[in-house]
Amino acid sequence: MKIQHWMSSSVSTALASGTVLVGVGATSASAQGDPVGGSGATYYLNDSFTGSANIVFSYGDASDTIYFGDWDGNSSDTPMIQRGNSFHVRNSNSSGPADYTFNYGNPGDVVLTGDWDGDGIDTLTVRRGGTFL
Ligand SMILES: [Ca+2]
Ligand SMILES: [Ca+2]
Repeated sequence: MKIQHWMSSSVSTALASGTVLVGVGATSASAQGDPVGGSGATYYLNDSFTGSANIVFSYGDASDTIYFGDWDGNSSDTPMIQRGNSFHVRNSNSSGPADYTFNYGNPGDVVLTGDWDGDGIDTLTVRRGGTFL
């Protein structure tokens, strides 16, 4: 799985050119940027380079689009699910309900996550045509 780190000062340039930054100036927030691929709603996290997961949890439904990012600025990436333009944020890597839910953009918008202002908290942008909101 490719991990993308965004540097806030380069975001506008990257977005304007369509370039994806990889490993450049990573801050404490390290959103993947794009949705996580695959299927299912169970996640197997591994905090070391071994053959087994040390954290296993379920979140959302198998049909949800999922993102991982640091939504609360504590330097730990956790899941957020998207259903249409509704986003369900969980601030821990454990099974359970969303910590909070909000709506953003329109269904069908392209969603990216990142730390746009360098405060350590990942948030959203949506691309609608050639405009980022
Ligand atoms: Ca976090
Ligand atoms: Ca931020």
